[in-house]
Amino acid sequence: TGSITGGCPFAHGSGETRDLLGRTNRDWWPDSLDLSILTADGRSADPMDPGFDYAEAFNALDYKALKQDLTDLMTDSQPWWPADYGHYGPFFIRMAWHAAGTYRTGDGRGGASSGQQRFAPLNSWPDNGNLDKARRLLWPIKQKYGKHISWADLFILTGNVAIESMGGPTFGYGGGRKDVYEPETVYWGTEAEWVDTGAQTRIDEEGRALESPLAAIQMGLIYVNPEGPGGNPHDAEGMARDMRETFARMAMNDEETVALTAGGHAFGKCHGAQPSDTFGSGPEGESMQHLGFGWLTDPEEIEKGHITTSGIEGAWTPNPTQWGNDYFRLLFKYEYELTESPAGAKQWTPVNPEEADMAPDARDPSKKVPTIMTTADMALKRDPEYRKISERFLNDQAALDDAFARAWFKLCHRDMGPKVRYMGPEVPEETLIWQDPVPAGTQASDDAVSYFKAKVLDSDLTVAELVKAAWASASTYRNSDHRGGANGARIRLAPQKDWAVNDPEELAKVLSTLDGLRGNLSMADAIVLAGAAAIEKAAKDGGHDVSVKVTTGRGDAGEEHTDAESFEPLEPFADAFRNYLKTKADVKTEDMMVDRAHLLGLSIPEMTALIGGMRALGAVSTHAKHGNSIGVLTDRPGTLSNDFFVNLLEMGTVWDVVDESGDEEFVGRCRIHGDEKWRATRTDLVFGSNSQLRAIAESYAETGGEERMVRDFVRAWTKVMDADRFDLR
Ligand code: HEB
Repeated sequence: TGSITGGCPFAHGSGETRDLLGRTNRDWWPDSLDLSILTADGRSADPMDPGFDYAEAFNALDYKALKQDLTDLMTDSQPWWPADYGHYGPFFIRMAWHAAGTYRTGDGRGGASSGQQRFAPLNSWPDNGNLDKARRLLWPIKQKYGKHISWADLFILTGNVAIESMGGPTFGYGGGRKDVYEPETVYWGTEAEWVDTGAQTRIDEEGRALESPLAAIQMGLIYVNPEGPGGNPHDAEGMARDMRETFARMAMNDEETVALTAGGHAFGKCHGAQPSDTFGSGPEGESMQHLGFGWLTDPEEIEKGHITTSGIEGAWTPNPTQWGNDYFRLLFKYEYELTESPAGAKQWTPVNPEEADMAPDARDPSKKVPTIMTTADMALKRDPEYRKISERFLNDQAALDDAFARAWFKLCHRDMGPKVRYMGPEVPEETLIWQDPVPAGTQASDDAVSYFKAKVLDSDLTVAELVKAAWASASTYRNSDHRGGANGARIRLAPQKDWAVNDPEELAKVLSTLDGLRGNLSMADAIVLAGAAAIEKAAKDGGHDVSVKVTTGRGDAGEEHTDAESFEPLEPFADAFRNYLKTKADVKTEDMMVDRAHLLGLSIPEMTALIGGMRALGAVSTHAKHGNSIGVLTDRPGTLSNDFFVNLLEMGTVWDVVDESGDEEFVGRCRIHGDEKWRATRTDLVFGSNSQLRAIAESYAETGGEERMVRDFVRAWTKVMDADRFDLR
C-alpha cells in the first residue's frame, strides 16, 4: 500500500541539528511551576510506597464492581459537563483512543501505558481538547478504587466499557499499566506553533515521508488534520496518504485504519457550535482558580450544548450512542457536499438526507440535525484501497465487528509488550502476532550450562565476537513498548540478522558455531550464556574474578511467531555501545547514545560502565576504515579493564578532529612526538569532554576504580540481558 513505517528516528534530512527532545514543556509553558530541581538529584516523584507492587494491587481489584460503576457513570450526566445524548460513552472512547493513539513504532514511545494524558504537553494538545472534562468525570471512580486501578489502566478500561455499554464489540482487556507521576520526556517535534497548518514541516519535499519517529502530521494532533491536509478538504489523495502514513506509524494497516475510524465514528459527535476563537487554550496555561481545566466555556453555553472542540459540528449517524453499521450505510447512501460548521470548519453533509437519517440534537432528542463526515471520513470512500474495505464492511457487519474489536484491542495494548505483562480476568486467550510471542523455554541444569560455557571458550570465537552477539541479541529491547530483547533469539531471523550494526557475516558465524555447541539449550539462552562466558574470561584475564549471572529459560521464536516487518523500526541507526553510526543524523551522535540508554532503562553510570567495558573488550562494530579498533583505547583488547577511561583521560594525548569525518571521528596523538595513538568517535570523547560524564569516567579511572567498574559493568550487562524477562517478575 506504499505506507511508510519509519526510517532513522533521528534523520529528518533537514541538515540542521536539533535538540534531542525538540520543543519541551518549558518551551511551551515557561510560566508553569518548575518542579525539576526536586527530582534532579534522584529524589523520586512517585508518592507510592517504595515496594508498591501494582500487579498485586490490581489483582486484588473488584473488577466486576469497577466495570459496573463505569457502566453506571456512562449515563450519570453531570450538570457541569452534561453528556451528549445522555451518554458519555463516545466521549470516553475518544479519551481512550487519544491516550493510546500517541504510540509510535519508531521508538516505541507514546501510548496509553503510563497515563501521560494527565500531564503536559498531552493534557493541553489541541487535539485533546475538552478531554480534561472526561478525566474529571472519572475522578470519583479513580478515587474510590485507589491504588487498585491506575489512571492509565482506567482510561483504557473505560473505553472498553463505553463500547460495550453501547452494544459495541470488544476483544478483551489487559491491565498492567503502572502510573507514573511526572511527564515523560518524549520528542514530539520542534514546531513552536500548535497545528500550524501552513508549515507542513514534517513532510518531505515529495510530500511523502513523515518525519520519523513522529506519528502525527502536525504538532498537537494525534494523527491527521480532520479537515484535510493543511486544512484543504479537496485534497482527497493527500488525506488518504496522511492517514495511511500516520496509522502505519502506529502499526496499523489499511483494514485496521478503516475499521477503527469507522467503528469509532459510529459513536458520538464533533463539537463546533461556536466560532473557533471562543475555543480557549489547554489546561497547562490556564489560571490557578480553574484547577487544571482548560478550554473554558460559559456554563450556560455548555448546558445548551454549544461547545467547540475540533470546530467540526455534528454526528456521523442517526444513532450516536448505538453500535451498528449506520456509518457506512450513510457514507455510501448519500452524496456529500462541502459545508462549514458554525465554528468555520470544513466538513461534509449529506445531500437531501431523509428525516430518518438525521441525527438527534445532543441536548434535545426531539430535534433533528444533519449528520456529517469529516474530510478524513470521506477518505474511506474516496481512496480506492480504503473504499474496497469500506464496501466490504458495509455489506458484512460481522466482519466489521471482528475487525473493529481486534483493532481496538491492538490500539490499546500495542505498547504493553508481551502478553505475560497483561493482567485481569478479560485477557484474551488467543495470541496475536503483534504481541511478539515467544514459545516458553526451559531452565537449563547447572551442568549443561558449565559444559556449554567451557566448550564456547574452547572454540575459536573471540571474546569480542561473543560479547557483540549477545549485545546484538539483547540490546534491541525498548523500555518504551517493551519490544525486542534476547528472549526468542530473533537475532537469528530477518530483519535483525542482516542489520549492518550487527556485522552480519561475523554474527552468522558466531550463531552457527553456538548452534553446534548448544545441545538442549535454546539459542536465546546460548547466546546470552556465551556472552557471559566471554566476560568472565575477559575479567579473569584482567585479574578480576567475577561471575556473570544468567537465568536460563528463554525460548526460541520462529518465523511463524514473527512479523518481520514490524521489527524494522527496532534497527539501531546508532549504537554507541558498539561505537556504531549508520548515517549522521539531525541530532548529535551522543544524543542518540543517551536516547538508546534511556530505552534500555540505564542510568548514567550504567551507560558509562557498559561503554568503557565494551571498548576494552573490543566489542565494537567493524568500522569501514579502522576495522574494529576505533574507540578501543587499550593495548590488550579482550581483557575487561578500565583502560578505556585511563587512556581517554591521559594527559599525554592530544585529540583532533579528522576533518573529512564531519566531526564524527577523532585522532589522538602523542603530545610530545605527535605520533598517532588512537582513533575514536564522538561517543568516546564525550566521556572526556562532558563534565558530568568525565566525572564518572574519572571515578572508574582512578585507583580502586577498575574493580568498581568491572562490578558495575557486569551488573549493567545482566540488566540488559534480562530486560525482557517479564516471566521472572
Ligand atoms: Fe475520531 C470524535 C477526527 C479516528 C473515535 N474524531 C472526533 C472528532 C474529530 C475526529 C474531528 C470530533 C472531536 C470533537 O469533539 O469536536 N477521528 C478523527 C480523525 C481520525 C479519527 C481525523 C483519524 C482518521 N476516532 C478515530 C478513531 C476512533 C475515534 C480511530 C476510535 C476507534 N472520534 C471518536 C469518537 C468521537 C470522535 C468516539 C466522538 C467523541 C464525542 O462524542 O465526544
